[in-house]
Amino acid sequence: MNYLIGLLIFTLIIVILLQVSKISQVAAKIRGEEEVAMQRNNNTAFWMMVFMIVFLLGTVFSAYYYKDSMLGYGPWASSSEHGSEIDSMFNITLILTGIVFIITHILTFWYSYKYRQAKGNKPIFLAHDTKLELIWTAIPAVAMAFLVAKGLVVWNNVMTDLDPTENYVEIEATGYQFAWDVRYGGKDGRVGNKDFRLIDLASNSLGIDFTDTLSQDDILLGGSDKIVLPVDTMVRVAITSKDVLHNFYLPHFRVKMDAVPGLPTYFSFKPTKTTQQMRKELSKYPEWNEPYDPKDPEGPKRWEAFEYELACAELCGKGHYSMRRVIEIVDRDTYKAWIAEKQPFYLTNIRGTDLDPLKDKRLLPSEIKMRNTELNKLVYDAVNAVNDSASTATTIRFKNVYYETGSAGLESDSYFELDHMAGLLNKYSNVKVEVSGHTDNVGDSAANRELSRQRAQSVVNRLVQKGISADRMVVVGYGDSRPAETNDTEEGRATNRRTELRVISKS
Ligand SMILES: [Cu+2]
Repeated sequence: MNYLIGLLIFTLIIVILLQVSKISQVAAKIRGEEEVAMQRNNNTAFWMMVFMIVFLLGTVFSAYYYKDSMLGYGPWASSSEHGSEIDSMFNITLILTGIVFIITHILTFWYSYKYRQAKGNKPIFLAHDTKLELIWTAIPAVAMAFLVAKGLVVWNNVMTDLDPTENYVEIEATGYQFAWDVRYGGKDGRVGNKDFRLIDLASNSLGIDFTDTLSQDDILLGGSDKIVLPVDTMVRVAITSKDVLHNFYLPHFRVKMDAVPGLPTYFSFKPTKTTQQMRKELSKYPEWNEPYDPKDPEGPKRWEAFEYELACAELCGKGHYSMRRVIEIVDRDTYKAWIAEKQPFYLTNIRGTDLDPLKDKRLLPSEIKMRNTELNKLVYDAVNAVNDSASTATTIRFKNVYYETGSAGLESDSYFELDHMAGLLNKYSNVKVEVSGHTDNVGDSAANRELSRQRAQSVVNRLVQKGISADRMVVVGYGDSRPAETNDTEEGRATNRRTELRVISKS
């Protein structure tokens, strides 16, 4: 029954509408077509104005409402120095095009409104107007020139290579299917040379040239390790590829550069926010307070799980997605501690092995540096332990003192360690030391004792040459009487053939 009544009402409404339209058609005939057309024009013009206002207000409002989803705003603000400049360029473009957008819309709709009743008015036909052409060419040209000039300034800021003497961290990213090999410059902060002819997949997959001193302290990151970088410090990334085109893309830092096989590229940028600071900022936005994993509503929030990332932005093959790496930005001290724990690849994996192109060379500059640092600490400890008779810290074994075979003459490779020791003895001018020679048990004991004494004397002579007074040093040859290790193995005997320095008193 209800259904029937509903159908009846609906049919009635349709009939009424049809009748009304019939009446208005009859009325139009009575009033004349012109008047009706005018009425229609008025209506259309009015509604066009309404549309314009609603549309423009809606555009501005939605831009404002969704600003936190736009690049450069809110959670998407740049985390690097030059990134803010790039974002500001996008902003200027947005503002300029926004102004043109609003003006053209107002004019379009306003003209339709204003000339709605222009009876008898005919449009002017302009085949050519130099003045107009000039105006609409010059204004965009000036605006474009401004944008291009500003863009060039930003581009040059980013792409001007750093002065090698400047203080920056250098890393190298080598893309391959499907991962990045990341190399840090190590202590000297600079990444050394590499050469594709040296590539050996098992031992040297990057083809690092170990004869380059800059390479010797370089650090290789494990395949899935986070790439850790210090905040507020320039970072130079050298970018290469081993197989196909990849792209080194750090979206949060507005860094994006092709990795091209055979053509090294680079990018410099300065991170301005640590991962922790970024997380804290994100925690202010409601959408970042949603659970990271929707299936686990109690789990960490999106902001807690936030990580900066490195992505490959070139579709490089079916494993492309696995080139993602996590980037962690930390404060400088944390970075220093992190990098200090990493072992140089060459010194730990290659040095002294058959793969070492420098295996005939006893001492490398980096090793000398490391030994000097070690000696500084050993001597400091020895001087402090001098009054503690139970301590063994007073005795320091020379590691890099070499004698000619069967004689007491020093080889020149011994000088760096002895000369550094002379410097330290100068610094601690209040201590007296004993320099002692030791041998293994091979050969005649008396001869061993004599040789060890002569060798200790050679060491003292070098120290005297370097300005240490001879009366601060006692020379002893212990021969084979004080073995440090067993004499039954070659290794033990090698350890026993040694020269030592012991701090005996401090005034
Ligand atoms: Cu790739």
